[in-house]
Amino acid sequence: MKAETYPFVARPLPYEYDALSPVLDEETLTFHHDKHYKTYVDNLNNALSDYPQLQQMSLKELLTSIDKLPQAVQTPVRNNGGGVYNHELYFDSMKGMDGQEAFGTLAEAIDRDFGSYKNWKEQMKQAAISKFGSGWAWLVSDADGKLSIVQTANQDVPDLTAFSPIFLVDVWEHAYYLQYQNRRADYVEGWFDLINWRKAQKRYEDRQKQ
Ligand code: MN3
Repeated sequence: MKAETYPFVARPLPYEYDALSPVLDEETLTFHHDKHYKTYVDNLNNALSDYPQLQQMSLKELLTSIDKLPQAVQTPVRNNGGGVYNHELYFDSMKGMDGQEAFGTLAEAIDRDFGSYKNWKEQMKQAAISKFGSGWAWLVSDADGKLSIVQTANQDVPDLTAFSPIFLVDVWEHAYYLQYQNRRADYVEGWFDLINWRKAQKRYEDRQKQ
């Protein structure tokens, strides 16, 4: 399938707006998807509107060549292109609570690279809680399948030429403030129950093809 290019179109949520309740209520998810995410899509398209040569590039191509883009679009692409990429992966990495757990080669890799699921969860939680200001905590894989946890600020992405994202958690206040106010740790604890492990396993298997 050909990768999506300009004009980028906001993707619908892959579930209903109330599907992630009670961890994320309908109002929180509606604002996050329909307002915040949609604004990144619109602003990315605006940034690219005067650059026909950039309109042929996929989002990943744009994000892995920011330094080579015309100076005037570097910051808009970094902030808004990253905002689109990160939110699409974030929404697609969650599902309604149904007790699903890590399985398959990804579960094995978590045990291998972090000692146990419990250790991994603790480290992932700390990465999310300790991110100062706005940003993200990610689980990523290198091409050999070695997992690591990374933090990024603002709407930055990890080095997508070296790492394939498995999933990520949004710790911008807009992701949780309506429902949790300043209780970021409670939101993050709940988020673990929303992880779509089936899609995570698929991304892990597909990492070299991404
Ligand atoms: Mn967000």
